[in-house]
Amino acid sequence: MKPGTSGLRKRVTEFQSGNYLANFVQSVFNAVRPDGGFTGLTLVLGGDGRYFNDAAIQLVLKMAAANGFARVLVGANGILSTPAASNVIRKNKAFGGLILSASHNAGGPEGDFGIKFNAGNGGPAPEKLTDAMYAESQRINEFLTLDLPELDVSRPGAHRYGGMTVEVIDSVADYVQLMKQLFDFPALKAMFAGGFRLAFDAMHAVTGPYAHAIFEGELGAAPGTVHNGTPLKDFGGHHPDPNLVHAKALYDQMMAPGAPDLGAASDGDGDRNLIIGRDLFISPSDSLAMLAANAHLAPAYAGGIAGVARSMPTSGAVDRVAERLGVPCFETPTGWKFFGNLLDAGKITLCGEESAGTGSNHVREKDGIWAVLLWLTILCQRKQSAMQIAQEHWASYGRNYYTRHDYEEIDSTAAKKLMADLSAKIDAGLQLPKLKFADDFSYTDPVDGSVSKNQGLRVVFEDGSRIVYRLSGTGTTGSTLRVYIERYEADTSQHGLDTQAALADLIALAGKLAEIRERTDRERPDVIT
Ligand code: VG1
Ligand code: CO
Repeated sequence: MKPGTSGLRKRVTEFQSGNYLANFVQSVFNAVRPDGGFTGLTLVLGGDGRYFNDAAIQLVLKMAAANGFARVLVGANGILSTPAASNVIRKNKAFGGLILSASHNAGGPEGDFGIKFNAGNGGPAPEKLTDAMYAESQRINEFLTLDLPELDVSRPGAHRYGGMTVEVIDSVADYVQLMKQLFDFPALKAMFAGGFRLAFDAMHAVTGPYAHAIFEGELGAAPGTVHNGTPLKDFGGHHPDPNLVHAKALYDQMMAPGAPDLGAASDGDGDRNLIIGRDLFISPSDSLAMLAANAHLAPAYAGGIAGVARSMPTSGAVDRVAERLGVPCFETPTGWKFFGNLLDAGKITLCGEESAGTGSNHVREKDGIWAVLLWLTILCQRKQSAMQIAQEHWASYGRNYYTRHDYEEIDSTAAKKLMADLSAKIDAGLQLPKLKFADDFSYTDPVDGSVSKNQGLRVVFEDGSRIVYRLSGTGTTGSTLRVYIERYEADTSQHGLDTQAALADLIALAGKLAEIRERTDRERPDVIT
């Protein structure tokens, strides 16, 4: 029961077997319990509504009561998007929260389930705590629960439940209120009234109700703006992963004649965002840079930003923006848990990852709908298309061509050997023309000094071009190899190239260095972003 990049993720069938879920929940409680126990403390509880969410909510409620919590705030029907849960924790000064989700992984009886603990700052538990949970799970010999009837969590209101209070809260209301504080809703409403068109794909996942309420409700976007807006337990049989493979219908719509002004999508639990302009996919790394450069156009960031952070594999595009703004840029390991300290300490205002995650200090999670609202704000204030904004950005800062190649569900032993052998090769000293350095990324948290090792193999060239390799920590079957490739291009006349073509030499080198084809038996990646 070792939490990965974002909580514990396993097959639904594994969570359903025996006391698996109860054992993990108790291990979490044991790891986070304060000296005085949970007396007087509040826990927030909600999930993305996938298959097994309902049963897990009932189990956690009984265990929270047995473990002595004073109060649980649970989203109606057990639903809270990940950013909404983060907000509820912060707003109510809760002790922490349990978020039930396997995010972008497929759902349904044969799909995946997941669970993670967020601390009182609203952010994912740091490594120190996830390590403690794992340790507890290895020595657990009992869990506490109460023999209580199922609680009806379908309607907002307070209930007594085994000595504890359970408050069922509206899943959407607090989040809408927060967004209204950050953005100029009347200005966005006027833009939609003027004919602006958005296509938002909720992928039958948790953002449906949030997107309906905000885009079509508050902002008056045309009915039908939100696609796939009804959450389904199995996401309609699809992966709720907003990338160019799983959100292909949206991509095709944005590339076709008569496309809307902006296309966007979010994932299973609502923390990711995909941004597609008319005729242009904006890579998440570029999106982060463009949001940072334009954030001051939104009321919440009008006073400027304190700093930015990106995960190591994310492109260096945002670094250039930070440099121009004269603010620091931090490079963290993959996973939102590493941004928490920087946000809490006020060192950064915005942060993001290449995997379609962007967020700010308004919560301690990445936030899909927030990112769409910030993009809408920029389009509204600059009165330009996404394409024009991107082209002007590249002309001003240069363009970081960037791609990620995923080899999914490959044999775990082969994947680990590929990484180990490449690491040994790097240690022995790579002989490559214009190589600047190669290493295994290690991070020292500038706030608490904690060190996280083995966070990805980097091969970096003198001109800043990079190849990064790491194994995914969110998959549940086999191993997924992620290869991240980047090249900086200053010359404006070279900014209109096809990304894969622009990176072809580095892509070939990446394959050769790690012997990907030979070791994985794959002719090509399963997903190219
Ligand atoms: C992936 C992404 C990472 C992200 C994580 C959780 O992790 O690469 O950037 O933070 O998913 O996102 P990995 O270890 O598979 O590369 V989510 O939206 O699935 O909670
Ligand atoms: Co997610």
